[in-house]
Amino acid sequence: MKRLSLVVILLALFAGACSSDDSPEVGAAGSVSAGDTGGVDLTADSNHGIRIALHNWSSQLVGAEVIGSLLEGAGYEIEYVEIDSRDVYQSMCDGEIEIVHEIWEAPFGLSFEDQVGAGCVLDWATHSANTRQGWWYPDYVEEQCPGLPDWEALNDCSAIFANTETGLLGRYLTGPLDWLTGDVERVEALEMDFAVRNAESGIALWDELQAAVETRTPIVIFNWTPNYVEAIHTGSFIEFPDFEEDCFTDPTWGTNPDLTHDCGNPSDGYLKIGVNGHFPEQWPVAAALLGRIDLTNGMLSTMAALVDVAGMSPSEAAEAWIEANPAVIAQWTTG
Ligand code: TMO
Repeated sequence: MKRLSLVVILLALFAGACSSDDSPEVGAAGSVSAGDTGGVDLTADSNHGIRIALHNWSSQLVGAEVIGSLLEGAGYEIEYVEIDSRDVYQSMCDGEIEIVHEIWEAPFGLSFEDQVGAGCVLDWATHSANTRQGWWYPDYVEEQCPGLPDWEALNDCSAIFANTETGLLGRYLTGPLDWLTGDVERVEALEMDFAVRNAESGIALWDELQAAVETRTPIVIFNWTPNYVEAIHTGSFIEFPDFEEDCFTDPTWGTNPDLTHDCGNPSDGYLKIGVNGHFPEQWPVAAALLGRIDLTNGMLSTMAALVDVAGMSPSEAAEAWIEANPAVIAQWTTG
């Protein structure tokens, strides 16, 4: 493995480090130059920090730090960048982010694939994990609303999910806006008697779920798998008309001829790693390591549980996870 020399690391630190591709950069010899490569030999590992996206759900925050720690262990400088999931693919295309390691197909697939198509982002790896997101309820709701998990059955008993604020409509709690759940569009396209409300965070979703379960109150919320939730509560996803790609892009597809989203999400969605187009040229060794990272459903739910159930910070959880998985870490780091 080609390690960065201490001199280069110190230079990068004292220069304020991590200048972006289009600003003057400190080359390996300490000279400042401008231009595409900034005097850096792009065939060698660069002396700039690697920027990893941080999003607002637990498994992602933990996994980002696991990956960051492994790269730091290999001698790289890492920067974590908190960024909205609506902006991240454009930012990665613009060269402001190197790594996004949890790209969920249902909400983010189209924006990611657009940038891959534009040639500025690379589809770098596909995890083993199968993903699903959607409307979900804990088991006891099945007795309160016969016919579940069918979406039309759910709609027929929308009234049991109503509260004073939603009036005659059932209340459906989805995630923060940047999770792009498509639920407002779905309710409209399928003409459902539900009001969509946005939780501010995953924690807010789980707090409501916990309170409802304790009193067996009817609840339907946004959930996903892999997540810690399935280890604690049994429940099911609502079954909407089967997903096909055209459903999200072609209004004429499906029962509503005028609107998209008259379907559910994919039930076996991908989970991918994307990198900025320059990443493998600038950091070939890091890129090879990243390409060996493979998250499974079990890994993701454990990472989420360390934060959402055990109450660790993402950093503590990442450290604990690395310590508990030496064989996996060895496989990823040595190939
Ligand atoms: C992107 N998410 C896992 C929160 O649905």
